[in-house]
Amino acid sequence: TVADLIERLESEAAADADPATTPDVGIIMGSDSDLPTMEGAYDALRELGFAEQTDFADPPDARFTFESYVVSAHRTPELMYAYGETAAARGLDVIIAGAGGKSADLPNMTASIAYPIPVIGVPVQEKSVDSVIGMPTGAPIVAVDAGKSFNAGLSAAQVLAREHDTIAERLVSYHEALKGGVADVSAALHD
Ligand code: RP5
Repeated sequence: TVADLIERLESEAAADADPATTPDVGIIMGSDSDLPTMEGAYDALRELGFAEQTDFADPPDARFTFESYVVSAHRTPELMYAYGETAAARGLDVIIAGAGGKSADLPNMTASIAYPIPVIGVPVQEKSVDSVIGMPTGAPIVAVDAGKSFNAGLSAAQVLAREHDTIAERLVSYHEALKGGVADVSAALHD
């Protein structure tokens, strides 16, 4: 139940776990129907060596991890509050939040509740772009273009790279590979 999930988040927040064992990135989305769009964030983080952590008390054998939850701003507002309020104590460094439609409030609300933890908003449908990026002065959110959840994963890693050289190096390698891909395509045009 929602009450069970909230209790779980609160007890994890109270556990004072070693930050090296807690999820670094939290991926949340308003509905499981958002999952196909949000897969890009999982893909980007996996590509950079992050593993999915499904059990807070039993971290996978990887230094950098992410977790994911379905949290609806409208169906489960109390869960959204609990997730945002416990984020720092649970060791999260950055949150990627996706929602769609005209009621895409999850990224924005979470940005305010979890502040100052950065939230990267992913509009799940084009029509929700204004909703996700339209935050009032003083309540910031970083957002990617509609559906670009892969870039949200890379941006989350960039936040962590400020503190972790390993991630910075993986991002540089990823970027070098991108350059190589463009160069290969360009060279092939002249063959
Ligand atoms: C939003 O409403 C969700 O993030 C989703 O994009 C949309 C529709 O959700 P479902 O009706 O498919 O559950 O809040």
